[in-house]
Amino acid sequence: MKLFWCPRTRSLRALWLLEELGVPYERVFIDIRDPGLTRDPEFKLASPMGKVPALADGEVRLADSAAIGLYVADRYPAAKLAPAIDNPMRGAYLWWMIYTPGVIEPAMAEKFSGIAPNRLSHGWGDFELMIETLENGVKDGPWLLGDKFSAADVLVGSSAYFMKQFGMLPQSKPIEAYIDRCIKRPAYERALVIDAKG
Ligand SMILES: N[C@@H](CCC(=O)N[C@@H](CS)C(=O)NCC(=O)O)C(=O)O
Repeated sequence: MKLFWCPRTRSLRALWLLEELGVPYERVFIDIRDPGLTRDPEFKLASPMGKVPALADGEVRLADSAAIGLYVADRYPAAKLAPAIDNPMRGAYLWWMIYTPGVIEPAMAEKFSGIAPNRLSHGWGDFELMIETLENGVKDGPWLLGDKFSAADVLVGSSAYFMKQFGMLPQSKPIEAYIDRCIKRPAYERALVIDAKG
């Protein structure tokens, strides 16, 4: 597997995922601050929008951290990062996998940019509903699916931590405790070291 990555970006999520997965991979540095980044034709094939992270695995090419999470968790089931297709937890898993790109990030962007919320018509509700739902999802813990850590925790845990780092996280003991559990995972710690080394 080849991970198209740039330090201190959302590609940290993919690094964390691949470290949880335990399957060998190669990192390909894509400098997103360099306008010539799409010169790499392999990267362009995997990421039509020129965004990191992106992945190449055999003939498979894809971008977006949630899509990458869904793919690797199913493709490499030995890591047990996703409930099997016939497991009733699969519904909650898929819902939480989409929560980051579909709800957390748009709600954060809305708030950050000062766009007027519209809970009824915006697909992500609004920032307050997003936080309330997240808090309810993590309060029983330890993970979104109870005892089972999954790729959804990588997506949601990293997003919650981004919110905290950007100073956007309202006071919430359950979310803070969840973030602490996430960032104490050895795979997350390894990913941070790799990301920092460049
Ligand atoms: N939904 C995507 C977002 C990816 C994204 O926006 N990545 C940013 C870096 S954090 C990027 O590559 N920006 C460069 C650009 O848009 O040219 C994901 O979660 O992977």
